[in-house]
Amino acid sequence: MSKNSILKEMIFSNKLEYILEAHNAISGKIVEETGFKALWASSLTISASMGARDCNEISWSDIVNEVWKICDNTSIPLLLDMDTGYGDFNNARYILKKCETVGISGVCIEDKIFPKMNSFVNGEKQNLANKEEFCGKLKALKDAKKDKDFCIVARTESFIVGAGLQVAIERAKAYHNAGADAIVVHSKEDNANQIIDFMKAWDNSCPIIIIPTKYYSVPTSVYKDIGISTVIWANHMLRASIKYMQYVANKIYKEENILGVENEIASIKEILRLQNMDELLSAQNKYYKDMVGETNA
Ligand code: SPV
Ligand code: MG
Repeated sequence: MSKNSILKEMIFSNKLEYILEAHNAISGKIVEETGFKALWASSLTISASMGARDCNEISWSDIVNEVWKICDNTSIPLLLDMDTGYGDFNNARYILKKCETVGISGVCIEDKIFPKMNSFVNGEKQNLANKEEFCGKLKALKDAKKDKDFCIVARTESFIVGAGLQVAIERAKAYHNAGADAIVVHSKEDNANQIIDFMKAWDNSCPIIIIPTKYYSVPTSVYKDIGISTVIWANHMLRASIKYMQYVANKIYKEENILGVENEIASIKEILRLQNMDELLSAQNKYYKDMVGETNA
């Protein structure tokens, strides 16, 4: 099965599925090794890892270039957070072609205006894109994709901007009719009430995906009960590494010594394993085998 069809099957399955964030090639590999079936390439965490803010300070090509390394280093599908598509329908479909070329399995495009701002920053001051224009973008993406299994996910920010349930439902329906395979309904509340209300009103015409960053305390059994397709844990690998790097950096700084952290951090051997150094060593045996003379390689 191709990566694209695995992602599509996950999103359309009757089982609640989970996707975890990765922001670079090594975090992608760790997510895959843990057992996750798919990756979320988050605009928040990739931009943060590049020292930038999540408001399109980083160009789409820098993002895709980073994500290409994640795809290349993993064998599970990746869903790319492509923000608003970085412009109009033409910018969005141009980027989609590059996404397919580098092995991305689906894109998630949100109904805000370029340059977008992260959903957790002054959400109520943000504006939704024109609904018809956004539907045109979705149609253009659908027409532009080469692989039928490449997923187009539309994300509505209706709740983020305070537009309410009716708008969220209307937009989700319109986006599905325009060609979206699935819809992300985003919420920044600390409870799942908006999502629960949405699911009560939703006609089940396509799968619904959620990003429960702020309502983290809600048990996932609730999502099963209300018929959510997929949960995206959108930023936890970066948050884990920030906290642990701060802890280790502080400890080394205070102790002026690395002895105290040696057993608390990954070994060099572990880095080499994650880099698949064994493969290179056996390739050297194979390809240098017939060389005459000494080599230090
Ligand atoms: C991301 O991970 O970049 C997202 C989710 O888009 S959020 O940060 O909640 O907007
Ligand atoms: Mg994002």
